[in-house]
Amino acid sequence: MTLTLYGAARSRASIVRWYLEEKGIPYATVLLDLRNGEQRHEPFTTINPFGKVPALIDDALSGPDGEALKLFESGAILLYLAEHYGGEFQSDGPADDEAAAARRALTGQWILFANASFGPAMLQFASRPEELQRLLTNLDGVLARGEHLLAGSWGDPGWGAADCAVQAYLAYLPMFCADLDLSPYPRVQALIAATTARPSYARVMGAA
Ligand SMILES: N[C@@H](CCC(=O)N[C@@H](CS)C(=O)NCC(=O)O)C(=O)O
Repeated sequence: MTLTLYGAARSRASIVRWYLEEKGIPYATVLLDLRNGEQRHEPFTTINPFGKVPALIDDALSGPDGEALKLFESGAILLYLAEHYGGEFQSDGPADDEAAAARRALTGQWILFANASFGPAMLQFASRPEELQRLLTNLDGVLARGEHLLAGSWGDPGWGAADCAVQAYLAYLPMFCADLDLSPYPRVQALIAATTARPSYARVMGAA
């Protein structure tokens, strides 16, 4: 089985790499030259026709073309890895089936929140600061339950794809939104510090 991650320096492929490293999942990488537009041409466009990284090939499964499974969109890749390699939604038996289904649904929710709500709010911070501030206020409240987004009455399943997706964007905040005062969001601030202190985060993002 080989997982091949297609990425580029300083791209969203780092988020996927961080997950793979954190979970100790073996993978190979192919780095594309985005500046020279390598992502917009074959052979890469046979993997992602939209010409964006990250993309993943898993030769353990087949896709609709009968060849190794090809996936694009960082969120879809994270969810796939969490399910098939991270063991995040495995059920411990019939009594755990519903909780496992709920963990999967909530992981999808947080990944979409990161990519479709939080990320865009962060990128639009200069023109619409109030949107990001509102999301951060609410997220700070959610984090009162604990640092891991899926922690709850069923216990704490630990760091997972939901945390990876949200924390990756949070850790970009000081860089992308340097003018943003984080002091009204103490739990967010603490989580950013905890994220950047994780050895695998530092290894991947330091090399990104
Ligand atoms: N929603 C996509 C966004 C992918 C994306 O915008 N990737 C950028 C790098 S971070 C890219 O490949 N840009 C090159 C281009 O658009 O030509 C995801 O999360 O995977």
